Amino acid sequence: MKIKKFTARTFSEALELVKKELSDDAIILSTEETKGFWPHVEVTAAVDFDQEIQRPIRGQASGMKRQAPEAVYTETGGSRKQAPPAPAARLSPYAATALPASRPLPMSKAAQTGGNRPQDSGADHLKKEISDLRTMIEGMKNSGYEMSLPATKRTMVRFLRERSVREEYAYRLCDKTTDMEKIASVIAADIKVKKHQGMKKAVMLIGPTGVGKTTTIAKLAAQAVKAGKKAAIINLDTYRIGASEQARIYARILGIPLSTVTTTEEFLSTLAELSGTRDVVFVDTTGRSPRDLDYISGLAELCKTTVPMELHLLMSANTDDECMIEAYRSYRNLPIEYIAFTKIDEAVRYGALYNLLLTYQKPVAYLTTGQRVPGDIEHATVNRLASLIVNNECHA
Ligand SMILES: Nc1nc2c(ncn2[C@@H]2O[C@H](COP(=O)(O)OP(=O)(O)OP(=O)(O)O)[C@@H](O)[C@H]2O)c(=O)[nH]1
Ligand SMILES: [Mg+2]
Repeated sequence: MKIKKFTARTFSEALELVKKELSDDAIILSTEETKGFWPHVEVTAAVDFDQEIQRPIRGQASGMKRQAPEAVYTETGGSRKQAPPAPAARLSPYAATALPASRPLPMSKAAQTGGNRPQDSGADHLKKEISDLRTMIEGMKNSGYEMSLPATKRTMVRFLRERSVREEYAYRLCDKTTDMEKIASVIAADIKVKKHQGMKKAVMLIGPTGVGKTTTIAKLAAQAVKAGKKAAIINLDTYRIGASEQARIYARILGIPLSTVTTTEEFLSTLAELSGTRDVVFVDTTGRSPRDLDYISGLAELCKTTVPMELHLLMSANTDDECMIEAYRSYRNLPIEYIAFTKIDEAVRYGALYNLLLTYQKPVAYLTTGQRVPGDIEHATVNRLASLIVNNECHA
C-alpha cells in the first residue's frame, strides 16, 4: 500500500495527479484547502498494495534486479523523517506513510529473496501479507475518512457505529450534535410513533416468519378485552402445522371468537361480518419468506377490504440492519401504516431500528419485550426508542 500527499492549485488538478500516480483505484483519505497568499489544496490518497503488485514494477521489465527496500518514509505534520525499513503489513493504519515512486515496494522477505524458501510457503506468506493489508486498508478507509473530522465528531461517529447506526446516518447525526447528552434527543426528533388515538376496526399483522405475529395478536387482543372492547381474531395461518391451534388457545383464554379462513374471499366476507358486531378484529397472517412474491401479492389482495384496517408490519429487533431493510423492501408496496418491533429483549444493538425508521419514515406502534402474554408489550414512544438506540439496554 502506498499513501501520498499531493499538492496542486485546484482539487481537480490534485485528483489528476492522484490518478496518474496511484491509479483510478486510489482512495482519498483527506483533503485540505488553503486560501490566502498561496492558495492551494492538499489531497492525501492511498492505493491498495494488491493493485500495486499487479502493475509492472520499475526496472523489472528490463531485467534489472530488484533493489531491497532502503527505507520507508513517514510523514508527520508535513516534515519528513526517515524510518527504519518495516514490513508493510505492520505499518500502523494511522501513520501517513509515503513510499516515493522511485523506491521499490515493500515486499515480504520471501518475495525479496526469491529461491531461499519453497515456492508455496513464499506464496502463503504473501497471501497473508496481502490479507493483512486488506484488513488494514479497510481500517484506513474508515480512519482516514474519520481523521479529517474533529475529534468530537470522530468519537460520536464511532459511538453510533458501535450501536449499528449506519455510517452515513452517524455522520448526519454528528452534524447536528457532538454532545453525548443531546444525541438521544436528536435521534428522538427523527422518529415517529403512533398516537394513542385507538385503533381502526381491523388490525392486520404481517411480517417475516416467526417474528411474533400470533403472540403479539394475543397481547393486543388481551389489551382490547381489558379495555372493555369486543374483540375477535381472524386466523389466516393454515400454512404452518399448529398455527391455528396456537390462535385457538389464545382466543379461548381471552374468551373471544376466532375464525380460521383459507381463501381471500372467505377472509373478506368474514371480516365484513365480524366488523358489524365487534369493536376490533385482529387478523393474524401466515408467516412466509418476504421474498415469496405470491405471498406478498396474496397479502395485497387481503388489503382490498372495505373495512377500515390498519396494517402493522412486525420486525424483529434482533435482525441485522441489512436483513431488516431487505425484508422491509419486500413489504413496502403494501399499505403499511405502522411498524412494530418485536423481540426487543433479544437484541444486542438497536441502531438497525433507527436506520429503518429514518429510511422509511414510518411511525412505530408498539414494542414487544418478551414471550409473556399479555404482559410483554408497550406502546412505542420516541424517548424509549432513542434510549434503546443510545443506551443499548432493553430495560428502561
Ligand atoms: N423473546 C421474545 N420472544 C418472542 C416475542 N414475541 C414472540 N416471541 C416468541 O417468538 C416465537 C414465534 O412467535 P409467533 O407469535 O408464533 O411468531 P409468528 O410470527 O406468528 O410465527 P409464524 O406464524 O410462524 O410466522 C414464539 O416462541 C414466541 O414466544 C418477544 O417479544 N420476545
Ligand atoms: Mg403465527
